[in-house]
Amino acid sequence: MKSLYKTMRVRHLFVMMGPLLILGVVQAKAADSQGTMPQSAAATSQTAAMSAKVEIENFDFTPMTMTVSPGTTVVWTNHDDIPHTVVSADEPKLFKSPPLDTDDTYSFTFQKPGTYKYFCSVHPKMVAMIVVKEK
Ligand SMILES: [Cu+2]
Repeated sequence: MKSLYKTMRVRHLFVMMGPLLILGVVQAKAADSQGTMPQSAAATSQTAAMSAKVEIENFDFTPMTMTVSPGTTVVWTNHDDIPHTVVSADEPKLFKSPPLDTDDTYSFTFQKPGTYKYFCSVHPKMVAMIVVKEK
């Protein structure tokens, strides 16, 4: 009985959300033809565009310490000729990349404020950190 109630609640939510989604699409299309963007769409694209880069070069992460806003996607690129990894120093590990070959990238989106240390598991002396905080 309890699960049936839950299912009904979920369906109810869809019924409520449906028109909102359609409204959003209509608004976006209207904005296209007018050449202006509604404020909600502008805000959405701003959050979606937040990203920051860390270069892996000469056995170093550059920058070694980087501060980003919550929701930022950090992209690491390996420029060395040998493989490196990007591994969270926290336990349990928040993120762990596979070995990155030359020009390979790895990305992770940081949602919560905090200090996130990480290292390369192939060369544990390679350490760096991402600081996530509201700016
Ligand atoms: Cu390495």
